[in-house]
Amino acid sequence: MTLTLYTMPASGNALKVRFLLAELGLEYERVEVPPPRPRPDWYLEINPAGGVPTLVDDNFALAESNAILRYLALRERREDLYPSEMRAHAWVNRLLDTWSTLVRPALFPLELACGLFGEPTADDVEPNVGPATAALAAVEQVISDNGTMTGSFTIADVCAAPTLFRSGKLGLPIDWSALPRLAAVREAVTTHPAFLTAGPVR
Ligand SMILES: N[C@@H](CCC(=O)N[C@@H](CS)C(=O)NCC(=O)O)C(=O)O
Repeated sequence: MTLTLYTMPASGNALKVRFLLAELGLEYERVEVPPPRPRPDWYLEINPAGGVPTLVDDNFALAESNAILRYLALRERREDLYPSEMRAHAWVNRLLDTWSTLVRPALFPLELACGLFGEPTADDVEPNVGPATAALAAVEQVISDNGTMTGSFTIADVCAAPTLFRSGKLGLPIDWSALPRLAAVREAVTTHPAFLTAGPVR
């Protein structure tokens, strides 16, 4: 079965899928999607929303990075990465949702202010530190203290990795000493061999 990943170097959502593909040891064809919008027609035929990434497994095209993480872990029957026990399963899903709907949106303005797409804009940094820190602090309270999100390495760690990597790359002014559990996850995922294989850029 042939796997194709439509990806972009600077996309955190694509990076998390490349991280999992590397962790699973899966070969795949990599197709670069041009960053400018509107996306080319050939890509909109695969993913009408135009977002990156999309995974194609034979003739099954799947968009949405967290859906792709779940799909690949199930496809490879990796119970360790995505447990089937009801509450463990729900807890991984909860962390995926919280990361993508709370943490990423809260950090994005701070990432922009710190130069994600160009020159940093110093005046925009300070007002965005509080909301970013509050979102991270909410996660800090519900994750494990052993360097993983749930107590063992799962797709919740894979999901968080690009954002945590970017926080270091951009030098976000986050007080990690107040977030020791997330700091430990950040250290673990950003030094994980499969993450480095995935080619983090920013
Ligand atoms: N919810 C989607 C978001 C997809 C998305 O917006 N991807 C970004 C890259 S991280 C993108 O395509 N940004 C460029 C754009 O929207 O033009 C997912 O998790 O895959």
